[in-house]
Amino acid sequence: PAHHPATTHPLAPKINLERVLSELKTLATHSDLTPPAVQRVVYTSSDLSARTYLQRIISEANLAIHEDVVGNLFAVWRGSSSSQSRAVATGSHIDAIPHSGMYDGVLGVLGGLEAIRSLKEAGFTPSRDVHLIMFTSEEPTRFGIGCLGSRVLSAELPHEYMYKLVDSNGTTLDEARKAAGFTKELSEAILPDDTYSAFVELHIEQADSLERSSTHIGAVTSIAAPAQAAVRFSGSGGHAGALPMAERHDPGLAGAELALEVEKAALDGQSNYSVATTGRFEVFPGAVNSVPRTATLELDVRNVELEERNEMLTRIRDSATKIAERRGVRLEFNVTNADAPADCNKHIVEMVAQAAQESGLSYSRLVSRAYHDSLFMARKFPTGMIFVPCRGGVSHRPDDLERIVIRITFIRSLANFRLPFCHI
Ligand code: HGY
Ligand code: MN
Ligand code: MN
Ligand code: MN
Repeated sequence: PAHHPATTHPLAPKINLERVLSELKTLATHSDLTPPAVQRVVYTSSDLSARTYLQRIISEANLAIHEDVVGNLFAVWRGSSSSQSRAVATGSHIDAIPHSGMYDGVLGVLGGLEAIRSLKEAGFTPSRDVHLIMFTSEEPTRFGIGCLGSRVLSAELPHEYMYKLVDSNGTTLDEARKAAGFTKELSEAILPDDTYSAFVELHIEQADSLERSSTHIGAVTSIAAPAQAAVRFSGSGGHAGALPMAERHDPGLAGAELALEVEKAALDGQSNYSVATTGRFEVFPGAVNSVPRTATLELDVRNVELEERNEMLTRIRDSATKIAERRGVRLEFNVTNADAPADCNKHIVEMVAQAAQESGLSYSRLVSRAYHDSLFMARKFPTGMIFVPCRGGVSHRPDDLERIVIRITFIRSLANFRLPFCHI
């Protein structure tokens, strides 16, 4: 597709920073925890009340709203000649892991809404439909797998998972979605391949390379490949006083050994994009005077290179098997997801760089070490991501009080945004 000539709109959309910041702060109050800590787990009351708030401010912007089978929310800004061309979309998530902050995901939803509002208020009408998407359950907190909403709509989640994925109360994803009022037939879940000509997600970097280099904008080139595994070691347990050390088969110690092996597998990785984390580690019964009977661990293993990520996963599984044999405990090792990385669309990466340049913003191309809904949108649509710095690279912590400057030039660059397949 030919590049459209660079045009600068006679517009000068004025973002209303006060409006966005007050919405960010209001959204943060829809949480199970006292601000600045945020927790908003999919389909829980804080998630549902946050969705109601979001729907209200989206309706006030006169955007049409529809939701899909799992509650992915689509806000539509009608284009002037939408029938001749495919829509463009932006968006992110608003669910939040326990004890996280107020910007992860939310910035991409409210920033996208503000971009649309300020363009509308400046009298701009896009030729194509512009969609703002709020994806359901980007975080793995409740059902153990992240990006559920974007997996479902991009056909990356086989439907049997709706009945297989259960939360800690044994509620399936299908039961939970229906209890939250999302009852559409699963046959309606998947977006047609020609739905979007481009998808762009705005997100905080969640690392500190932009801040360290005092760079305004990150044009994301690829998104790391995340994998997760649920591990359980089981042993006989016993009395902490009466059971002699020589007779013990302690799954807690097996888990502790494995956690160190997880770290070693990443440290021995060739690139510094190899990361591996034991994010959850629980022993049962968890009594001070009882030798653990089980130890359950949840592992998160990533790299931007699929080969290296898979090698780490294999090495960790082999370590778990050897540890279990040596300690005489049973092992269950389940890989819950092992996703491939995604390359962002080259044209869109160039557009982000060009838009930043035209807006007088410094930019750099970089890899996303976190995963995002863009990882799955990229399976179906030309996709890109725009990163903004976050203070100290902090995220998934309540103090992610990064300097949120939704730059006026970012919005203006959106107005001048000439996506390779459309001119919004
Ligand atoms: O874990 C991630 O990369 C994302 O924040 N869910
Ligand atoms: Mn996150
Ligand atoms: Mn996020
Ligand atoms: Mn994400």
